[in-house]
Amino acid sequence: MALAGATGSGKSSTFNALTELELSAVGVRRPTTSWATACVFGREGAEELLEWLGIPARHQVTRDSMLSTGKEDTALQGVVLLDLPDHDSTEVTHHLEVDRLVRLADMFVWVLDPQKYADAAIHDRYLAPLASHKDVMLVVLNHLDTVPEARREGMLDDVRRLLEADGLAGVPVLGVSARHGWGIPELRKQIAKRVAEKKATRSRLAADVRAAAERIQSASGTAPVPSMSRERVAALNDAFADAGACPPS
Ligand SMILES: Nc1nc2c(ncn2[C@@H]2O[C@H](COP(=O)(O)OP(=O)(O)OP(=O)(O)O)[C@@H](O)[C@H]2O)c(=O)[nH]1
Ligand SMILES: [Mg+2]
Repeated sequence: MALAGATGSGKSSTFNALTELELSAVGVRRPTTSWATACVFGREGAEELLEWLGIPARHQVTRDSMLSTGKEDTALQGVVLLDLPDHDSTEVTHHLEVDRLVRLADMFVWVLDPQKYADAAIHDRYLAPLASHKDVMLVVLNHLDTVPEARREGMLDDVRRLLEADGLAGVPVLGVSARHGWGIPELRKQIAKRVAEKKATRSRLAADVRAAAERIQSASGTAPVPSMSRERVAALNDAFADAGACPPS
């Protein structure tokens, strides 16, 4: 799950609030985050996945190995949370990194702030093109503590209106203040709900694949499988990766 947004919107602060660890540098100078940082919820790492995502070991942490027992987050077990660089600074490498990881992430939390939430950069470049992913997307309006109380609901409605225009009607918009922890429990709940749905979908797909495999087995019998050369296996893997738009291994 990737935390994405403009520089200074509070991605790293939200990442730290969700992980309850001060992992990511929160800075006054912009932009602060240059490389994605990953936190794996649970005890088991996600080495293969993170290697595939191209996130070096020094930018990874396995959350429960950092905590004393009793603080494990069972609802988020298995989640790999990514704190991304900004998409809007003058550092070209930052938005190249964001574009690369946004293509690979399964779920997104877009972190907006009161000053820049209507910026065309995020709506035209990321939100509208991802309209088909709206079931795996959450939007937070951070820095809510800096907005006068009477204006908060109106601003959240304005964000919803813009998302609707992006084709993202129905995507939850949560008001948060990462600095004060406001709205973080609700954000965690929404993430957990999507994680559970994804696990259910995966079990369903696995069951479908198993059923299909059984049908293939009953149609093709149990004769030994002819072995293939390593070259042909590698060529087949590459062709599947190509078809699935995965980067080459
Ligand atoms: N008042 C207030 N300040 C916040 C909040 N969240 C973050 N900040 C501050 O805003 C600044 C930017 O926060 P970061 O978390 O570094 O933002 P970022 O999105 O990771 O920024 P980049 O890494 O540059 O893309 C820091 O000075 C934070 O302390 C919030 O909810 N309220
Ligand atoms: Mg940051």
